Amino acid sequence: MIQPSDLTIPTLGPCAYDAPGMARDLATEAGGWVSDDQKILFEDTAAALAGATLADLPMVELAGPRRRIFFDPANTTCAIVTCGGLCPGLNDVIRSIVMQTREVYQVSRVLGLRYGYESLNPAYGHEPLELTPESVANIHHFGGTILGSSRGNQDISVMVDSLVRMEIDILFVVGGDGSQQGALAIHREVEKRGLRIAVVGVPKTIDNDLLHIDRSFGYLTAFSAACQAVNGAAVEAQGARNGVGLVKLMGRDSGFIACGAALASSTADIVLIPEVPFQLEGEDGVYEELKRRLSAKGHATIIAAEGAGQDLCAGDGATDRSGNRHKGDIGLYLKDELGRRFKAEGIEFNLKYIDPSYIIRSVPATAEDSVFCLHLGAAAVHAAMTGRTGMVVGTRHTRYVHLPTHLVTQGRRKVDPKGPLWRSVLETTGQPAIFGD
Ligand code: JJ5
Repeated sequence: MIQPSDLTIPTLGPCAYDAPGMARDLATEAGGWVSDDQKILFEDTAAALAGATLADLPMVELAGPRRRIFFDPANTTCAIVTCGGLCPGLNDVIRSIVMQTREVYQVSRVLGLRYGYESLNPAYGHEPLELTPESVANIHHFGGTILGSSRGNQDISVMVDSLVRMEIDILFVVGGDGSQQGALAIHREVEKRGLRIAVVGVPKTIDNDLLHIDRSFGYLTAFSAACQAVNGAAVEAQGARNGVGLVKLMGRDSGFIACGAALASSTADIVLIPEVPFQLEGEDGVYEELKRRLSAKGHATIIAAEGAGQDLCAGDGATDRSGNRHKGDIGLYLKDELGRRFKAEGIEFNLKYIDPSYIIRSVPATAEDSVFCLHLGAAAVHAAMTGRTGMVVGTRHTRYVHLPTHLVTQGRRKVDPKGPLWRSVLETTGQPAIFGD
């Protein structure tokens, strides 16, 4: 159970400055200031609220512009770092942070740090880029990150030394769970040294597996792009006798992209996700179900999230530099194992295996994700300018909010096998609720 104190956002100190002209004019004319006591309920179900008094309920701070700020914009240096794998919307977030800091808050200097946290280790020699409204004006039309990225954290003390040397007052970390854990460690070291540096995160996960947050940026774009791969696989399958289109989609531990793409394309016969174990064998196993689809229609499409069926195709146990476990390749496993069974039974089949991961990760954000990234970047800047730190921005119950970094890095959200999302996938595919005997 979340306690009210779990949602407290650390701050660097009292806000001694008025928000500058443009921020003030915009806030006055369009929607007004947000005051620090504007909060929403963390839980919104009747069951969670039953019998509770308002003062005891956990509340989340609303994001948005404050009348008073901690940093003097004329003497503030901001820095942006992007970490980990590509995700649609990274350039939109960078652009939004630059526009908001430079144009709205009139911040004097914004640096783009190159290649993730390597930028904060002088041993790599990466020089920062000065980012201006002009230099970022068109970057949202492109996928990837103009700053470059890298995996893994650097020594925390070395990174804080670099922030001090580069005179950085605010660090924006656009990165995944490992990078946000790094951001939290930087914040704690800054606090320990009594420095005045704010560290604000924009959580990045294409898998949409954020705890306590409605949706991660890039996810909608990713499953739109994934739909094209699924539809392509279905066309390939239809064009061949006993054609099987097999698409591996992202989702190391959470099958949200696989479910989204399955529902949107509504062509998949079988969807496999990490949260729901399955067997190939047995009357209700994947292989017999596939054969039934082939005899009924002459073709079939399978979507497998990359983390599905790890009990069947274990990885090598090693981890990458972000600490992610190597997965066994479920796509290749299914291709080989289904192929072997068809061959053994003398059944002719045509399996096309598609792995669109890198194509999906590198596409530009869709219009909706672009707007989302714009708002996330702006919310991060509003928060940082008030001296808030050790936090990330996101939406909860559709509102933009501040959440402590320690809370969102505590775990990952998963598809509930008994929930409405998986239920509609089962309804759409008509696959057995449990694969296997
Ligand atoms: O190994 C993890 C993990 C994997 C995904 N440990 C903690 C949390 C976690 N997630 C969820 C997650 C993904 C991206 C971000 Cl930015 C955050 Cl904060 C959490």
